[in-house]
Amino acid sequence: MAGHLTHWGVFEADSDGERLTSVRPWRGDPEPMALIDNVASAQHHRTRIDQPYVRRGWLEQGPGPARRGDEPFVPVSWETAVGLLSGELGRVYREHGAESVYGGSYGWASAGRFHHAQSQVHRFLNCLGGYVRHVNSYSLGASSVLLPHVIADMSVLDGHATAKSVLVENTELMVAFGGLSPKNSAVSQGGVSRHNTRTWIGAARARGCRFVSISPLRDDIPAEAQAEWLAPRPGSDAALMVALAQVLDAEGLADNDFLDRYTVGYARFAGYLRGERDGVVKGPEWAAPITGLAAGTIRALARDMAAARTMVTVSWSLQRAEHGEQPLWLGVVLAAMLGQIGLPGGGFGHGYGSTAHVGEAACAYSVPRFPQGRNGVDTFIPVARISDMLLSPGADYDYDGRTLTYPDIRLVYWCGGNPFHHHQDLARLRAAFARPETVVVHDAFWTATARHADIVLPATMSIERDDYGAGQNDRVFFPMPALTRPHGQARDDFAIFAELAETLGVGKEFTEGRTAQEWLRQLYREWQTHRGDEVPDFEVFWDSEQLELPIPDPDQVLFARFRSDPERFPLATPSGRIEIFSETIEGFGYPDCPGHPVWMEPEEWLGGRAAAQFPLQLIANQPRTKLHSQLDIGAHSRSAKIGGREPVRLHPDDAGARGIGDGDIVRIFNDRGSCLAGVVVDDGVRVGVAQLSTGAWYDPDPADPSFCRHGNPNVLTSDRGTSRLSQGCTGQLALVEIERFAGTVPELAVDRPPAIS
Ligand code: PGD
Repeated sequence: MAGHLTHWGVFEADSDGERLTSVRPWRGDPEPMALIDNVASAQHHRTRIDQPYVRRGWLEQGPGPARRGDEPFVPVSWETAVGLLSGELGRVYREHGAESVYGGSYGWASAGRFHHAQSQVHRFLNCLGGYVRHVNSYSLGASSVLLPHVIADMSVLDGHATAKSVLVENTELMVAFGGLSPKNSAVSQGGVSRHNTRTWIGAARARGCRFVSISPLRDDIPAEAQAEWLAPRPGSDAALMVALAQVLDAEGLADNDFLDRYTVGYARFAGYLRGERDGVVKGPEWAAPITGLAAGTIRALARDMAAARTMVTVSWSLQRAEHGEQPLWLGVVLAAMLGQIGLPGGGFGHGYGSTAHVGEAACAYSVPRFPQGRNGVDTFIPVARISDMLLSPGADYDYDGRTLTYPDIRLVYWCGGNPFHHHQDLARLRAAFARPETVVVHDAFWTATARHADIVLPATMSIERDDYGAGQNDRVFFPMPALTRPHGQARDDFAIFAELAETLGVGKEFTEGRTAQEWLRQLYREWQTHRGDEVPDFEVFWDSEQLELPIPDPDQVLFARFRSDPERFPLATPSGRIEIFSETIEGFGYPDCPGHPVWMEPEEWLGGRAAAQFPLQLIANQPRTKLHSQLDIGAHSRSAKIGGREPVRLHPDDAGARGIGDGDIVRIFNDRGSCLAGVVVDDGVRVGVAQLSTGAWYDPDPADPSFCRHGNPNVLTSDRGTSRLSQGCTGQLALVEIERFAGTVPELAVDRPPAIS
């Protein structure tokens, strides 16, 4: 028996050497997750990649642009695969240089620090001269760029957020824009040991904290919160926040001392609230028709916020939409107007409920990592601009005050991610994936991305290799000895890269002469030496269940030092203070992100013209029964499907108006694409909203790749950036229409391997 860490929790398992025979939650976890059931049921599923494969057309005609995703694959030996791939890498680096290789390779991969797929692929490509990389993430595209201009970067907001223990003791009112989702807060990149969402929210509530959840979905906050539910039109949170700010300003409830001492630019923003330029006062009466909330409700909430110790928190999902910078920036501004930033239980939070680690106090040390080396290429893209890059080499675009140029990519190398899950407008992504000369994918499963590759190499799952790991701000460091042998001929990414590197003449640079086990020991020992306190030797750690990490400040309060002395501990913004108006952003001259936050109509929302044709707002949020697209074929994920399709939730009024009932298979469509889904009628969804989570493996109809038979919402979402400032992912919202599916429901193809010739 041994424990095993995943992004969604720790489990203990018995194994017969080949498969897990029983799986139980780790005894230390007070709120274990059913997601752990996906692992054992997926391990030997027929969609596991059992050996290396090459797309037939690539094998026969060689590298070049091609319509990827339809052709059969040819099984090849490891020797052949390594020979073909090292030859192709050598050719591309020689003929086109490192700037023609996209190795951004975004994705969550698996828990485990050493076999972290992105670290592996980046180190390997760095040994060859480098690669075009990505910056930022699909999670936090707008936040990563905006917030350093305005208040602080994500490492501060994420890693040093006021601790949940402090909220439990001090917060009187928690206003959660985007809710405090129990499913999202169960997950954290790198792993979660002790889930605690229901516990801390229940304890805060029992002490008297009032929760207001502002979201189109009632279950975006746990029942323990006994929350008041406000459901403005999706995408209109910025208008609501502007109106809340206007009430604070007009009624003398803003903390002017705080604004004077700790912020810059309030006067410019106040002029906007007061309508000094356009004659429009942006108060509750102005916001009511935009948001669909009553003016009285907005006014009362603003007054309550000023009267209590209030935490304003904005979920990550809110910024994953067109103009996603605005509600985020307004969250900071509202908290600044309340004057409680830096006080226990008050102020601003970003992502309580979006991931497990926000609100966990920082550990004294992060755990060992595999060094990635130096990238010889400077060129990068904001991560969600992948299709634009592949489709438009040489084109210019704006990003954070700079004009950048897309490189001409010949080879795409993906390891540990699934862009045909995570990217928007999948038909467009498919056209983009037809452009490179070669696409290489390592994955454990025949995901849609693997099916769009030329060379597919089978990776091990984390249960099939030795590793160790801990999540960010998670206080438990776990040894993760292999629980079973690898499936089929699967190999660790490290082993694959080690052999490729050897063939390409950079073996010594990549491995430094160490095996994976030797790296684990070496990295641990280096970490042990640098820590300076008592840490067991590697052998003791490896045989133990877990190692608890020290937490220097369990009751951390975000920006407490800044509050105590802003001259001595200034923020890292240009002014050293919170920027309610940013000269820097204003100076960029972007019409879609001006110098202070505003309400701007998105193109696709229920209040706009496009809603006449597509009258439902799709919420393409994170799934409940899996993490992203991982292990979609696992038992827990499959248990929620309807007729094998991903569930879509609709309000009874919207279902009734369309003659749709519970369990019906429907077609969801707009002018970008369509997909099938199975209906769940639920009055916990706002009227006018259809909620279809991401994660169903993309299963394109061969005749029409914009039609997904399985229910991947990214055939419907738009591939536009949040704004010219941050160019983040906008996958959260899109307009759609829904009809009952009239024809014979087609069989799925993605739940079995592709054609093998
Ligand atoms: P995953 O399904 O986690 O999705 O996108 P991401 O690409 O991270 O993909 C990880 C892949 O890595 C899986 O296929 C898994 O099998 C593989 N893998 C796991 N371990 C290993 C390993 O050790 N080696 C190798 N080679 N492979 C491995 C997630 C992304 O989706 C994110 S973070 C967000 S926040 C976005 N959210 C949305 C959204 O809200 N709405 C929409 N419409 N779209 C989104 N997309 C984004």
